Amino acid sequence: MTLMKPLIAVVSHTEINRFGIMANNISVTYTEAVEEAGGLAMILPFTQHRELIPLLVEKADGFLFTGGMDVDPAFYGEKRISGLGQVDLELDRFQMVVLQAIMTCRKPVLAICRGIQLINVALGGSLFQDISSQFSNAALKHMQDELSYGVDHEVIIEPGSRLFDLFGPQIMVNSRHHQSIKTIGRDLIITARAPDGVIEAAQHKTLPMDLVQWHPELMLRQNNDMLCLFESFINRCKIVSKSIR
Ligand SMILES: [Mn+2]
Repeated sequence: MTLMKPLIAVVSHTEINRFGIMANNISVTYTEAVEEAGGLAMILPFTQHRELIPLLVEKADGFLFTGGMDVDPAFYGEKRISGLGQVDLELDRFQMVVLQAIMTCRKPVLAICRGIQLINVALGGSLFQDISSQFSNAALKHMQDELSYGVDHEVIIEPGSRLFDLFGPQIMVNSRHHQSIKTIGRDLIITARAPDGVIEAAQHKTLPMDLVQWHPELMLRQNNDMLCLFESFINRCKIVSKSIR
């Protein structure tokens, strides 16, 4: 019997490449993290053909939503403030359609950085468009200047959460985000906060969906502290794919 590796689709981002053509764009740090944790990584490409998205989603066992640009505040009914970063309405719409298809078939999701923000907004929540200009109590520097492989601040984890099972009451994480959850989306539970109150992680009440604000895939470049987060996700994908097939 061959060992089945779960197929993990990394939901693509888009950028305009040097030829002026829209390109799919995913950092190899994400696909490498999936591979290191025992999964088989692929990229779920951007498509305007919305009817194809459920067919693509059917092929994969689990889904990774990665870091990237800001979510358009129009989705949570706010006007853009000056601290808002780059947004792309079409990309937001595409990723939300993908999320809807995933939720319909209840397949596992791990969401990182923009991923937690995108899913929170898709489920009716809102964001601080810019922590430093809208969240005056946020004492920590959440937007580190450098891509941090190491750690920047502590997070306090909620007892009873899946994160607590993995890490216990607190862990050190890296921090490269200027936005965070303001109001929590439907059926999401906050699972971790920074000591200054900034929401750093969430999980879905009933679906196998874990969301973190930090970058575990970058921390993997320094040590294996975050490997268990990817491994637990991959293991959940194995269980789900077995029960479906
Ligand atoms: Mn942070």
